[in-house]
Amino acid sequence: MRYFSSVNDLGSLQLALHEAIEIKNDRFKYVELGKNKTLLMVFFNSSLRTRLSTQKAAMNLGMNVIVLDVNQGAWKLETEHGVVMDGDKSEHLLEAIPVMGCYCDIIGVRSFAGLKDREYDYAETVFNQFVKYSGRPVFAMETATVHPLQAFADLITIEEHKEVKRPKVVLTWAPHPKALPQAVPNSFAEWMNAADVDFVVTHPEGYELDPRFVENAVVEYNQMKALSGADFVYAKNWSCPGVTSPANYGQVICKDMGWTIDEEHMSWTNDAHFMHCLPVRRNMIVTDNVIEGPRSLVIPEAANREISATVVLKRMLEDLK
Ligand code: AN0
Ligand code: CP
Repeated sequence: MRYFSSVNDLGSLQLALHEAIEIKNDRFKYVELGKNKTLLMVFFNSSLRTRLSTQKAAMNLGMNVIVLDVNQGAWKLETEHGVVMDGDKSEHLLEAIPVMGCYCDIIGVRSFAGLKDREYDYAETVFNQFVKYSGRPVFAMETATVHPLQAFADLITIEEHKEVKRPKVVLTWAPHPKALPQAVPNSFAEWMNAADVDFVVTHPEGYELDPRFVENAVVEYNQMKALSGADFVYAKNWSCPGVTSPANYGQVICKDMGWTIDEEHMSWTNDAHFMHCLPVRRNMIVTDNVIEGPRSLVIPEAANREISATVVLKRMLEDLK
């Protein structure tokens, strides 16, 4: 595997899930594979889970790891093409990327959506420059529009905890004080559409996700109806994707606390498991009781980030020239 940003990059999802279970049972099985290979993780944004789990995954495979926090200690990087660089940016991404490629074998990139220009974000401008100019295999650690390592870990978690063959999985929007990217719900929708689950999305009007991710999933605007009979409730906030209202792209257009997942919401479900990618704002997205309750899977999801990253890095190491 040369690039990883989509469920399609893995080939058979069934095989990838088998590999995840194999690695979870023996996470050092492929410790020789990464000997003398270096992973570079480039962060344009903050992270706790992605940083730790991806480094741990690389260590499971015997790799060396370098972490670059672009905003802490590196030169300020210009990303736009054709600008006169007379401001505070000392270096252009177009030199920085091939330079980064000189020191490593595989690159992971975290670069969130700016949420100002839909076209720029949805063209995956920064991630695609890494693909084009680094000369290395590149994987997404949450880019402008996707977070596939999270969606893969979430699917592993659902596989481990499902109590029926084809569970009902509901992705529900929930309120948040700040504008957040659509990467997590985009990837979650993409992966659930590829998995053997009954998938429903619910959100207030105006929050319609990009059709390329939500595809033919059922969209139910009535949250109570959507949650009815759910086996898994996946809560997440996202800002306006600008699909039905382009002028509002990246904005908070609803703050309705009626969408917060509390025990009453969970009582409409089939004793569902609660899921969230973390970090989560308590009593905005979900109440203390639900996240601390016996059906909460937020910690197992985070633990499975190590497994999804190990599978992805293993696939990339196997295909290094
Ligand atoms: C980010 C987001 O919503 O995309 C990262 C989630 C993994 N969350 C925040 O910025 C709070
Ligand atoms: N879920 C997730 O990606 O968390 P971080 O932002 O802490 O990496």
